[in-house]
Amino acid sequence: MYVLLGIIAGLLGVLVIVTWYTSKRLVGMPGVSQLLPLSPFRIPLLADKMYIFGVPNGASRDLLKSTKDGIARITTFNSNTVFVSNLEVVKDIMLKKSDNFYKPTEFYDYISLFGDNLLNTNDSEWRKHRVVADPAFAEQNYTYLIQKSAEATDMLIERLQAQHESKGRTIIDPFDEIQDATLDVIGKVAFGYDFGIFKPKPIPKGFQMSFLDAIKTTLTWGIGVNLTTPNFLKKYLFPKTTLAVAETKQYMNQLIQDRRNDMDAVKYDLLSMLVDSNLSREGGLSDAEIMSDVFIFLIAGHETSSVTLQWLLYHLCVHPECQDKLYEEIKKVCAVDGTFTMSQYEDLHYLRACIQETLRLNPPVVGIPKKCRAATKIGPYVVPAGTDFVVDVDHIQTSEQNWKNPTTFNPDRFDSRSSDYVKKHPCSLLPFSLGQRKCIGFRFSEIEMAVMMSKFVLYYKFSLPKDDPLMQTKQVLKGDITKWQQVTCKPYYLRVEFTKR
Ligand code: HEM
Ligand SMILES: *[C@@H]1O[C@H](CO)[C@@H](O)[C@H](O)[C@H]1NC(C)=O
Ligand SMILES: *[C@@H]1O[C@H](CO)[C@@H](O)[C@H](O)[C@H]1NC(C)=O
Ligand SMILES: *[C@@H]1O[C@H](CO)[C@@H](O)[C@H](O)[C@H]1NC(C)=O
Ligand SMILES: CC(=O)N[C@H]1CO[C@H](CO)[C@@H](O)[C@@H]1O
Repeated sequence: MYVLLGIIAGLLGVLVIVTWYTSKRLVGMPGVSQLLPLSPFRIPLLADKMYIFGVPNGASRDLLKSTKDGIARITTFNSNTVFVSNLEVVKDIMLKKSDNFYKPTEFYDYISLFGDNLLNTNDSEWRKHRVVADPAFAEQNYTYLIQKSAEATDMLIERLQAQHESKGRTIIDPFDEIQDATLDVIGKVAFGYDFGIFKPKPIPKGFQMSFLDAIKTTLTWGIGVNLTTPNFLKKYLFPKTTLAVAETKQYMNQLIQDRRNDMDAVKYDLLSMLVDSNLSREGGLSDAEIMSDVFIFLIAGHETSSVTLQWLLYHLCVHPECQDKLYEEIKKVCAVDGTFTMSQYEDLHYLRACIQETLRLNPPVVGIPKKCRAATKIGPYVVPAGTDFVVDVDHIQTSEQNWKNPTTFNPDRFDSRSSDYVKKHPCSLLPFSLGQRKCIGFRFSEIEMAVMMSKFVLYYKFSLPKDDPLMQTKQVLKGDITKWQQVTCKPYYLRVEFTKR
């Protein structure tokens, strides 16, 4: 018994000493320490500040608030993570001294089930992917994107109408519903593929699941299973997930082969760019790399937009006056069915402002990891090579120092015609990151979200259902809803009632 206690005390002693020693590598930098590097949940002292899924609890925000210059460290046993919200320092990391910083790609390896891709590589590997994918977004046929986004929204509205007829009301969990629409759009626009989301398709020969079912199961369960279960056990413990992952791979393979055999089918979409690079150029992508890119674009290209739209719906429920203003603008600018052309898009000042304001208050990606290659001066400190950084997007965008009334939803601050409009520091809004590694799909998603929202607002009024006790608590009605950190940061529980205008 005493021996055991002695061993535990000894271990704790070692933890404390190593942690203390580690913290001294960042000379003079304010911060806190915890003894364990990685914990799934909060454990006082051992994993008090930083733990998986811990972002919305605001440990880094509180820490940064308590320091003057927006730089603070959290030391975890043998490594330091520097949280940054100081705009000049952010500029150094993302833009001015960006050569000294790279993306710690292991951070994204866990969602990269099928190998290296645009999101989880760096340096020359990354460039190879980016050079191939860039033209698909530069030459993006926005007319086509608008058309497909509008079609998806129409089909969703049709589904909601059917629901209305059977239940008399339309109360939705926007997480599921909107995700269907954004997945439909990314499938059709980036890959020329129809998942059959709104009009189910038969399962093709040689498959047991639909592509949609396979990809959804892979996204919800495949990543977790792959993280926790040794390869040889997966098939026994999680047969459905294992099948889903295998069939997702098979479907993606087929998608690539079909396109390879018929390159004239769709000229400018992402899939053509990827496949074409293999057919026509030195240094193109291999089949395995194309497949991994297809998967990562499917993930990165739909959940983020759908989460942003969820947040926007929520804010509009809390602020009916913004809803009315939006309705007036859309009625004035758009066609009677709520669609618009690219030039009308520019005239939708308030709609675009609402989207920016949502991305400010509720960035789906709350922090951007970076690592420094060489000792670098950052603010008043010199940090050694290998130090981890987190650019704290969430705090930067909701900090008193950067924004007036930061927690208020006020789209006017982005509307250049409004008196509340303010000119901003280029680093004070970075939901899509900045610099070389900025999101490749930022324009894609901004336009897609605008189309979907314009149609919703034209047809419906949104409110928080009166008979849902979770939606009628004081803080939810005031705009303060519980956040839930998974791959992205979303509302923990949200129901929205759609009432026809
Ligand atoms: C509201 C919507 C979106 C948000 C908030 C968002 C956010 C981000 C952020 C913060 C990054 C940088 C991650 C990092 O460096 O650690 C990123 C990268 C990326 N995003 Fe998005 N994204 C959105 C929509 C999209 C869409 C629609 C697509 C595809 C069509 C997409 C594809 C990608 C890809 C491929 C990367 C990696 C780019 C690279 O490293 O070169 N994203 N996104
Ligand atoms: C990313 O770049 C760094 C520095 O060049 C390198 O040490 C690291 O291995 C790279 N990671 C990957 C996954 O390529
Ligand atoms: C863009 O898409 C529209 C709608 O499908 C099509 O009519 C047009 O030809 C496309 N333009 C280009 C340049 O691909
Ligand atoms: C095309 O893909 C094949 C199979 O993965 C690969 O061996 C080949 O090197 C690729 N070609 C180019 C130009 O990347
Ligand atoms: C689809 C799949 O199984 N992906 C990966 C899961 O994780 C292991 C490593 O633990 C990889 O080897 C697999 O490729």
